[in-house]
Amino acid sequence: MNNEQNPLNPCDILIIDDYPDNLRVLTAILAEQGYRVRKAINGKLALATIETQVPDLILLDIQLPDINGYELCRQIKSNPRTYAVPILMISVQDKAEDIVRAFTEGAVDYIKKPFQPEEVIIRVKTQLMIRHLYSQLEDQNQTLFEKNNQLQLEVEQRLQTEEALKQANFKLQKLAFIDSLTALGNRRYFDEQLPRTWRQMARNKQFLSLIICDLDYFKTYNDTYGHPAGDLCLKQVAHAIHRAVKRPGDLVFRYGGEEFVIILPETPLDGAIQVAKNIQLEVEQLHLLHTHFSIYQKITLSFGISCQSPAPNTSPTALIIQADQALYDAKTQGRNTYAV
Ligand code: GH3
Ligand code: MG
Ligand code: MG
Ligand code: MG
Repeated sequence: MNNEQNPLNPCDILIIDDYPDNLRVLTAILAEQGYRVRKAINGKLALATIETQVPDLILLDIQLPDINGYELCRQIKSNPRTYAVPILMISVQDKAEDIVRAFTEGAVDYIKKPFQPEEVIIRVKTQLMIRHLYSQLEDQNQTLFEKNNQLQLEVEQRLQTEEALKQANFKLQKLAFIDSLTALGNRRYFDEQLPRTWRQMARNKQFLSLIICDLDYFKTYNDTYGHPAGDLCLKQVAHAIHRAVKRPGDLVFRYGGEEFVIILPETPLDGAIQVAKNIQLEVEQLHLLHTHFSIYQKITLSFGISCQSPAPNTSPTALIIQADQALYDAKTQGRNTYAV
């Protein structure tokens, strides 16, 4: 939409009237004001002209030879390309109902014939000014809309970045604390978790039990069946241990190569022994053959069990040493057994 004040870019006005004298006079009046004027003598030509270029304003006579002004007005208003063009009706009809109908069909103003040039000029100017202000508002609205979209996009991108960071962080945490082969907690996790549970049991005056278990003759298993088979075996044993340890607070870790450790909070010695037996049974049911060198012909574990009631301000080192010693005893007692 042109600014009607801009002489370098004058507004384009279409006059639709079948009466040559009217066209001539109106053209002269408006051209003198600096407007670019186009003319059409009937509805069909008017529509063709509008099709070529959408004008900034239309002066529309009601009585036309082919189509009446009301109908033409409705057609222009129902076209998305032209609905915003202001239409001023100009007619000899001066009954209130004619004027009301013009506005109803979408006209923005009504000029009665015979017209006064000053009146035509001021009414045209007013409508162009309104249209100009309106299009400025539309532009501002569009800018705001685009800014809003941009902001929304930025917020979404930021959220996505945050989510990606969170996931990366989570993966790092996992890498740091989870054993990749067995998906159990690793040695680092155990080293963090044991003192925490120890202090908790000291506060609650509860027993804390620890089981360290070690696969029997696992070196010969690897030597016999190969390292990949050894890995698979470790994985299956890890899952079996996990299945056998049922209480929600119990924690299973891969302690070292073929060693696992289980923290059992609020568990006295007899409870820990029961857990070791459960694990033994669960591993036995895997029926993992180990026919060379192994006494039992299948994969077995030896268990070292320790149990203490933690005193305040002490460390769990003794609990680990005790379980380690017990594991050594179980090995010397012939394996596939537990010692305390
Ligand atoms: P013992 O009954 O006295 O425990 O005998 P062992 O052969 O199990 O004990 P040793 O400490 O001599 O050997 C442990 C073996 O466990 C050595 C290594 O081949 C194997 N091992 C440790 N970590 C892994 C692993 O991640 N994958 C596989 N496949 N084998 C492992
Ligand atoms: Mg006419
Ligand atoms: Mg070992
Ligand atoms: Mg071993």
